[in-house]
Amino acid sequence: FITGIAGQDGSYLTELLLSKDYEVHGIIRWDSIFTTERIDHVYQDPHVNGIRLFLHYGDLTDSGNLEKLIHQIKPDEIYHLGAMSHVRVSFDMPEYTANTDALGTLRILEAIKNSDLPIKFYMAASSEMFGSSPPPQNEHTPFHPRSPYACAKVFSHDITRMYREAYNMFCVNGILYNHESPRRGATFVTKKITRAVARIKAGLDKKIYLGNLEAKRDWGFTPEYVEAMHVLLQQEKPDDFVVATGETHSVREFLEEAFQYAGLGDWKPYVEFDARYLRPAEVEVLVGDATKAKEKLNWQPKIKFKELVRVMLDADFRALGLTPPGEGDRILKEVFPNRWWKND
Ligand code: NAP
Ligand code: F7E
Repeated sequence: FITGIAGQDGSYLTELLLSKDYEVHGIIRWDSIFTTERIDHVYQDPHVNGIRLFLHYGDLTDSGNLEKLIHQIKPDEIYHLGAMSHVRVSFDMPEYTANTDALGTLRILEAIKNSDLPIKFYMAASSEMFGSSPPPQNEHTPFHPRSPYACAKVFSHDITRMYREAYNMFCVNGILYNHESPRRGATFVTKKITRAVARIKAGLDKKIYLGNLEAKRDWGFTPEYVEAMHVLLQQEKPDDFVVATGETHSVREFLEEAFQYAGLGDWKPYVEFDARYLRPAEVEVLVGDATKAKEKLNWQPKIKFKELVRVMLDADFRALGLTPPGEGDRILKEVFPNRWWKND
């Protein structure tokens, strides 16, 4: 059972679980337009017998709905990925963010506890919880959250651990650093840049407007991160893990790399500053120390910064009907000969 199934991570996780013969259920929110673009390629018509993917309307702010779904589905595993996941937006909507991202987790934990079923629970915690704690950060680094989003995730992290200790439930936190892909939401900085670069190349746009270029992030590749989520729930004992590449790069470096790869040269003529993309409090630098995941889960990322930029740009070129430079596609073929997800 996946909350946030139509999000970036939810879509890849669905493909991974279907490739492992799971029956997958997921919550989608009702909207007046379709918002399931990321999972359309795995959609299965509910009128057909023998399907393995089921979508249910629901919302993390609706306890009764969550209780009912968990009671009906009786899942073996819950991957709780649903959230208002945009840090900048969380400053505009702090109460909604806390309701969804903090209380939403509590609602699910209560529903699991009341069900008396042996459900394993994965909580999508975040490197944002570390905030201004000096890098590199690991499972023992104190949290110093710098946004309503990060504060809500700290609550969710702690309440997940608390339910594990108090009620002996199988609950884990995956403390994931930024992970990106061609399916990343278009308002996050990596996708905003690669999409804009492709549009500039195609002659559709002339400029991109950005905020703080000096912030540094530990950017990984989403398919590898959802594999970590799955492995985390297959442990004998529930435990929390940092999942990261151990490399950090600034937004400025991402720009340099993307414009160079696209053959546009220097990024400076194309980029303008816009203060609306600044945050009231910024997280300056995040770098994860994923030694524990390497040692205990045998998890290690293969795609790092440069490869990631190439993979994302190739996809954005293709989306506009441009011939991609092709290095990203080549890397994916070489590194993942048995790829379980659709190449966008
Ligand atoms: P995403 O693309 O923004 O997806 C979030 C999903 O949550 C969407 O499907 C969204 O539904 C759903 N959602 C939002 N509010 C909801 C509500 N009130 N009720 C039910 N569903 C709701 O985020 P992501 O990148 O896949 O991230 C997945 C999770 O990992 C999130 O919890 C995020 O905070 C966390 N995380 C992400 C990263 C990262 O770098 N990506 C790193 C650490 C942690 P709609 O499709 O209807 O909008
Ligand atoms: O910002 C800077 C911005 O919005 C990255 C979420 O998945 O990862 C994500 O949160 C950096 C920040 O991601 C723009 O100030 C500059 O320093 O891509 P982002 P995020 O805030 O790191 C964590 C791990 C999560 O858990 C979250 O759910 O880029 N930046 N100019 C900009 N950011 C945006 N969005 N837009 C700009 O124009």
